[in-house]
Amino acid sequence: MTSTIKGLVKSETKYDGSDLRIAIVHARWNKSIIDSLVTGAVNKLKEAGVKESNIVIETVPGSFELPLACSRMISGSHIQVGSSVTDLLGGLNFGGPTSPKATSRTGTPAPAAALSNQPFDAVIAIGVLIKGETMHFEYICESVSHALMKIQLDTGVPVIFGVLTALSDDQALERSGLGRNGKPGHNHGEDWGLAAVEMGSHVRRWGEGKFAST
Ligand code: RBF
Repeated sequence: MTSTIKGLVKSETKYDGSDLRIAIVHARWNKSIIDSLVTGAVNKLKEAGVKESNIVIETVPGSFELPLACSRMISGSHIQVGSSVTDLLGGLNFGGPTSPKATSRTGTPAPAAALSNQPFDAVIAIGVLIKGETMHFEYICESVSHALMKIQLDTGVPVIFGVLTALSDDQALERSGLGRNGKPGHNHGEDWGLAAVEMGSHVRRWGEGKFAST
């Protein structure tokens, strides 16, 4: 048996995801591996209590498209919140008679389900890059990782780095839990689901000025 000092130590705290809203955006390149990673992430989100209705999944063609998707989805989730707040005003029309809202408002308050609209607490960006014969791998890995980091720092919303940068098919298969050559591997998607709940919980708490006591 081999032992190693590498890897993630499980958190001693069990984070409660029941009040969190999480987005997953995934690329479609190397689809079988992507599917396994997304399933792993979703399973762990649900295990942590995130409601299925609070998990939003979008797809983009390739990993290069992930940063823009994350950025737009984060800002879109704030707009969604803004519009549901207006809906809850139940027909109050601040526009004049020509306002488009004047005809669309019914005066009936929006159903309670609209309350579940809240900005995303975290976004998981999932892609699988496998090194080929050209320089694409290097360029995409570099730009995507920098861009995803920038988005989380600029928006304050955790962006979980769910991008496998594999040098071979085997590496990708092992890291998605599909395994190969007798090695079962580990599904990193599961870690990303847990990281999203942990980071979403931390950021909410930090935003309220609450910090771990020593
Ligand atoms: N996207 C991925 O998500 N994973 C890949 O391994 C991958 N390899 C690519 C290799 C080449 C030669 C090209 C042209 C694109 C590749 N893409 C890959 C797609 C890329 O992320 C993006 O979707 C397209 O370049 C369109 O912007």
